[in-house]
Amino acid sequence: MRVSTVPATGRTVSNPVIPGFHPDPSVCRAGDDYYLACSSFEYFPGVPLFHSRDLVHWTQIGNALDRPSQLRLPLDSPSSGGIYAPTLRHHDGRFWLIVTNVSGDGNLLFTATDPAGPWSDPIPLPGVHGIDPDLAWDDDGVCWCTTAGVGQVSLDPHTGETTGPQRRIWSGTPGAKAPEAPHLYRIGDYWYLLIAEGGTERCHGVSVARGRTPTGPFEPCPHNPVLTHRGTDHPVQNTGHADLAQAPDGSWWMVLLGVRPGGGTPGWHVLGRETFLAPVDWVDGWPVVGEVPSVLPAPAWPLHPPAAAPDARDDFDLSELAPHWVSLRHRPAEACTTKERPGSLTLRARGGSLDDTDVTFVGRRQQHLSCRVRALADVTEGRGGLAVRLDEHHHYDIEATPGEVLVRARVGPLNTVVASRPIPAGPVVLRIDVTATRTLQDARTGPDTVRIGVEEPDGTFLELALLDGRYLSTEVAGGFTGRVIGMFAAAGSVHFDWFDYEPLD
Ligand code: 6LW
Repeated sequence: MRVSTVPATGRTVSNPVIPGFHPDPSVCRAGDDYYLACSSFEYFPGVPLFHSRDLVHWTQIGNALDRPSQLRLPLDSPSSGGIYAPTLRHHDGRFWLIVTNVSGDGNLLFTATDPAGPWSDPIPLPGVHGIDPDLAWDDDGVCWCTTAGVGQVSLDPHTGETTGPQRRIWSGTPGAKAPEAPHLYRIGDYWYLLIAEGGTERCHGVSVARGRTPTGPFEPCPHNPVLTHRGTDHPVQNTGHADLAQAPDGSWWMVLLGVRPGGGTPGWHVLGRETFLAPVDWVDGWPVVGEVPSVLPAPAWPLHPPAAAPDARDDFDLSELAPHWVSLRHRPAEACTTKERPGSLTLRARGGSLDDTDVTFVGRRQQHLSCRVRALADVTEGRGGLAVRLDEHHHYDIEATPGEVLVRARVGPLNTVVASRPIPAGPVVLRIDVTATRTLQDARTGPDTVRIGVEEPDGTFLELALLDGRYLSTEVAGGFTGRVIGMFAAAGSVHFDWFDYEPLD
C-alpha cells in the first residue's frame, strides 16, 4: 500500500535547498525547528550549521567547530581531508554532533544546548572505527553508533567509551561498492537503516533495510535503491548520502546530496555536492523517494523565507566575520582581522601562496551557477587579491601589487600567468564573472566560463582573461569539495574594504 504523506499544495520551491558545496547533510528536529549540518573538509571553521522552520528555507546560524581545540587540521593536511560526514541529533534536551576528522583525530563527538553554539570540546571516540558515524538511542537509553561498512558499536556518549564490541550489521546491496553514510531510525514498529552506496559519483544511491531491533537482523528493502539518478539524464546527479526528517504535519522528507553537472560530455560539476530536499512516500512500510526534482512541491505548512538574500555583500563593519566565511585549516586572528582597520578585512600573509596549504585565504562557497564577485583591495602594504578555488592545485586568481594586476591559472602541474596589466595607484576593484553554459557549441563545451579582470571607477569591466571553468570542477580536480571564492594575501598585508557576491542565475 502506498501512503503519500506529502500533501499537494500546487506551490513550488526550488532545489537545492542549500546550494553550493554543502555535502553529507544531516538533519534533526527540535520542536518546530530543524537543524542541519554538513561536511567541511579542510575549511575552518568547520561543520556549517543551518536552521529552518519549514525544511525549505535554511539560514546558516554558525559553524559547530569554530575553535582550534575542536578542529585540529595540520597545516600540511591535504585538501578533501579533514571533516567528513556529520550526524546531528537532538536527544534528551541536547544536540549531539558526531563527525570524523580524517586528518588525525578520527571520530569525535560534540554536544551543545544551543545548536548556534558554543559546542563542547571534542569527546574522542578511539573505539569507534570507520567514517560516517551515526548516533541513535534505543528505548533502554543505549546509544548505538553505526559507521560506514556497515559496523555498529554501543557507547557512552558522555565519555566516548564503547560499551561492547563493534559488529557488522549489514553490507548493503551485494555488488554495490562503498556502503556508507548510515543513519538508524525507529519509525513505527521497525528500526530503519538508511545507507548510501555505489560511491559518491554518478552511481550514488540510497538503500534501506529494516529490523525489529536497532542491532538487526536487517532485511533489505526489495526495491533498493530507494533513490538514485544513476543512468538518467536528470539535471541533478550523484544523488545519495541522505537523512530523514518528519515534518510538523507528519509527512516525511529526505535531505540528500546531489550535484548539477554542466557543459557537454562527460559533464562537469563545479559547486561541489549540494543539499537537496525530496518528499518521501511509504509503500508497504518502505520509504520511496522517486526522482529528486529541481522544483519541489512546497510543503503545506507556512513557509519562512528569509527577509533578504543573505550574505551578498560584506562591508566588514562587524568585529566578527559572518559564519559563511571560511579559511583554510585554521584562521589565526593575526592573519585575518576586521579590527586593524575598522570597516575593512585585513589579511596578513602567513607565508604560502594559493599553491600552498598555509595560504591566508577567506572565502565563501560559490552557490550559484552564474555569479559576479567583486572586492575592493588596497595593496599598498602587500600583495593579494581574489581567487576561485577548488584546491591548492586548481585555482584561478587575480593578484594585485602596487601598480600592477596579474591573472594566474593553476591547473594541476600547470601554473601560468595568463595576463597582466598596469593599474593606477590606490585601491582597485577586482572582479570575477562566472557564467554557466546555456547552449552547447559542441559536445566538448565546458560547464561555465570564468572572466577575470578589474573594474574601472565608472563600473566598466576590463576583462583580462576568459578561462574555461571545467578545470575548476570536481571531475578534473577530484576530491569532495566545491568552488570557494574569496580573498587572499600572498605577501604583507592586504586590506579589503568590501566584498560583493551577486547571484546571476
Ligand atoms: C563521506 C561519504 C561520502 O564521508 O563522501 O557521499 C565522503 N558520501 O559518506 C566525504 O563526503
